[in-house]
Amino acid sequence: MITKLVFATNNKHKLEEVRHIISGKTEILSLAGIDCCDDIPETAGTLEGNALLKARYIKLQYGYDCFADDTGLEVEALHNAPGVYSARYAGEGHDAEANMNKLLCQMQGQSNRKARFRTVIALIIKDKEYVFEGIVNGSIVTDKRGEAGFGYDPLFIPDTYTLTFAQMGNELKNLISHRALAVKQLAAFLSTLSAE
Ligand code: ITT
Repeated sequence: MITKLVFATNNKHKLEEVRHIISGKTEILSLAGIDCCDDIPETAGTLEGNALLKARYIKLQYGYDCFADDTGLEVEALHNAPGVYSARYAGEGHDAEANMNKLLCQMQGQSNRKARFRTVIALIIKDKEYVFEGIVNGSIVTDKRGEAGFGYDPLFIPDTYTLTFAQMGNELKNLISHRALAVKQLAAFLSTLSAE
């Protein structure tokens, strides 16, 4: 049974979302929880590659069983940009506001607003690696809407909804999001290990 797992993230929103879904038997430690302040490299060209890089780094340097996620917003009209570069779309050191402003600018006059959020989770347990993926399809609005969530949430409406992730609030977002879909797979996998 897996009683402790490190989630290799510095993003407190992600940590909250994941702890909310994986509650109960497995304690989720943050990077702060293992005194890791390292700037973990995210230099791969794909979400899968970055998630694996982060998880392998923690396993190698700290020895913990762990998982990491990498998430990207993939916009069809922009050939899937910002994708793996979502965090630094407006350049290194820029924040979510700057990233959203750049995206709105790139999408000006664009009639194809289709986009998807994609999360890839890499898990390492006892030196074996596993990958889980969650995708939510939706569209990009023309102005920022809502205060909840983080990152690009004010710009994204999931299909079959009328509110952006930032308008619907964390409770609903956490039920339907790309990360929730990937984390549910992770949780189901962990429960099969618990049963062993
Ligand atoms: P870690 O690498 O420490 O986990 P991060 O914030 O760098 O945290 P990612 O590289 O996975 O996270 O995220 C890339 C970008 O996508 C970043 O700008 C986030 O704000 C954004 N993002 C990730 N998940 C999101 C979500 O659920 N809703 C909106 N934006 C999100």
